[in-house]
Amino acid sequence: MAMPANLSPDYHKADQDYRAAKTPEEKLECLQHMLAVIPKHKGTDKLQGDLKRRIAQLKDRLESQQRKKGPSFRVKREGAGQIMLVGPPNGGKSSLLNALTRAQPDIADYPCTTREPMPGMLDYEGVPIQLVDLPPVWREHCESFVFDNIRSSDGVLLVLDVNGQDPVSEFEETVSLLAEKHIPLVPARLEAGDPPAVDDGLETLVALNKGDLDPEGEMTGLIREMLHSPLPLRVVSARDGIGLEPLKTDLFRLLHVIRVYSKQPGKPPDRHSPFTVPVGATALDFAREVHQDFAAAFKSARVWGSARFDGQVVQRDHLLQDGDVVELSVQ
Ligand SMILES: Nc1nc2c(ncn2[C@@H]2O[C@H](COP(=O)(O)OP(=O)(O)OP(=O)(O)O)[C@@H](O)[C@H]2O)c(=O)[nH]1
Ligand SMILES: [Mg+2]
Repeated sequence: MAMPANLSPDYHKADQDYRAAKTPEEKLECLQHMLAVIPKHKGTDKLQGDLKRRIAQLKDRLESQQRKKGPSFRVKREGAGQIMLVGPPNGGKSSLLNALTRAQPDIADYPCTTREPMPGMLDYEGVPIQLVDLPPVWREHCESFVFDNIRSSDGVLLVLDVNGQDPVSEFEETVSLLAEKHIPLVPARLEAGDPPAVDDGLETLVALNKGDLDPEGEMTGLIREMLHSPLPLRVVSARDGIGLEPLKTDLFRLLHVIRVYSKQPGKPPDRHSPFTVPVGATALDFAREVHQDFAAAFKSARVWGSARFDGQVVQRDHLLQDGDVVELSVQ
């Protein structure tokens, strides 16, 4: 196609990017960018029309691909919260899903083993936490559904290979790819009872996996020094189970929920399946979680745990704490 001579450097740059783009998603982004920066005058009318047509065609193609893949590419949130396993290829995301849940994803020693998201349920002392294994985030290829899943989750477990080629660059690349997709990461707040982070961003915890390959902790020490990141970091091994129990606690705390056990009058509490409510929830919030009717009919509650004494009668605005046992009294 003959190009009008009076195109801007911006446009030429966008055109170059388009030629270098590998995936249809990237090509679409580039075409949209070209259309945005093309000088708008009579001499470029034909080219503008051409760009619009190519954008429309590519969108159609992508949409029909997406339809074929179906809704499974977006994982529906289940349980007390949803945490994404994110990172460069081969770090051990699928292995961690396998070690922490009953899910059985494909695991192999080559990049991009995982092609589709796969959820699994982690049981933390009766609280179901949904972990989602994703295809790797890397510059060479990453489909948009990966970012869509991350964006709508409650938090991120960023998985790196402690023994990999260059875990520090891999970390930086992952963070910057996410930033390009407008997904900023913020440090996970992991003290018991911490409310959610106030800054905009996804709370993130870094797992340095394959800790079994660094028994002296030399690599771990180097990585810690070089990362220059405020994100909390934990050493784990999906293979040998190192650090997995404390990791479960971290993942639970990242969700900023508390466990509350309900109790019927004259009976022991049900210790197996706690309700979960957000940190800062009141007795009334708990009643609402049990049943909307209970909230409407709320009279008072008896609380074991955060109350001044066991079985104290409290009002609707009583602040609950993790592990409380509550007996509701309704009108
Ligand atoms: N020694 C050791 N090897 C591990 C550990 N976790 C995973 N591996 C190995 O690392 C390789 C990659 O593991 P995967 O779980 O497939 O990694 P992934 O991050 O899901 O990879 P992609 O799906 O390609 O992004 C496999 O050969 C695993 O057996 C670990 O804790 N220790
Ligand atoms: Mg995988």
